[in-house]
Amino acid sequence: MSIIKIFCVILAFQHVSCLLAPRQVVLYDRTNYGGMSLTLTDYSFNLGTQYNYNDRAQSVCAIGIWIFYDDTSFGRGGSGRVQYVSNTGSQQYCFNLGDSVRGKLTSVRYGGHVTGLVESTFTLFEYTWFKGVAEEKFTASKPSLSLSSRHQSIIITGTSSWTVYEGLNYTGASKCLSVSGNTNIITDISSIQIRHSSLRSVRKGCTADADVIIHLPSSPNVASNFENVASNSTL
Ligand SMILES: [Ca+2]
Repeated sequence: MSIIKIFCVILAFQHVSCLLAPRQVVLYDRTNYGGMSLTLTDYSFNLGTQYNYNDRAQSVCAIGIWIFYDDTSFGRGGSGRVQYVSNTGSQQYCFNLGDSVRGKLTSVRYGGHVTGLVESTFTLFEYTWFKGVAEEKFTASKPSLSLSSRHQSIIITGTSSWTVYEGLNYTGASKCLSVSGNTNIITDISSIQIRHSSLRSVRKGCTADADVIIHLPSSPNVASNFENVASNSTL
């Protein structure tokens, strides 16, 4: 994104490596961070057509939340496998990709705010494990969701809790999603008793009259990665 690029340019003038950018991932085409690398600070829907880097990545070093897909366009239609990393620290977190995407990586996107790691954001994704072309990301209350009829996973960043509603304009059955830490990643909302595609509005913060309070588990460590090992988990 342009803000990131400006940030990098400013750093370059100060002779500081752009590796200190607030959010980035470096892909390597050998294990243990060797071979030819590709640095991303933004989404890539197709590493092949955009960077001639399709099915090449074996290992990565990441700052921020990054989602790796073996299919194009972020697992369009809910297809394919996924691995994600959550690293809200300031140091790179490096690891060899798992079987799901190693040597198969075709699209990549980040989770959370465009410029930083800990700003409050709420993002809905079409399918489980953040698959699907469409996503809806916001930083303030949303009285009418665009993805109201198609959402199955959520990423929350920052320290704000959120209240989700089954009706428009903060009406109907409600649940407070009480966050802990800076990163709350829900690969399948049915795991926290929210039916797929059941939400219509989301309010920042938790109201006292929420029907249910769900205490979300934060990512267990500052830096960790998770892989969806089941194929076609959305089917
Ligand atoms: Ca692939």
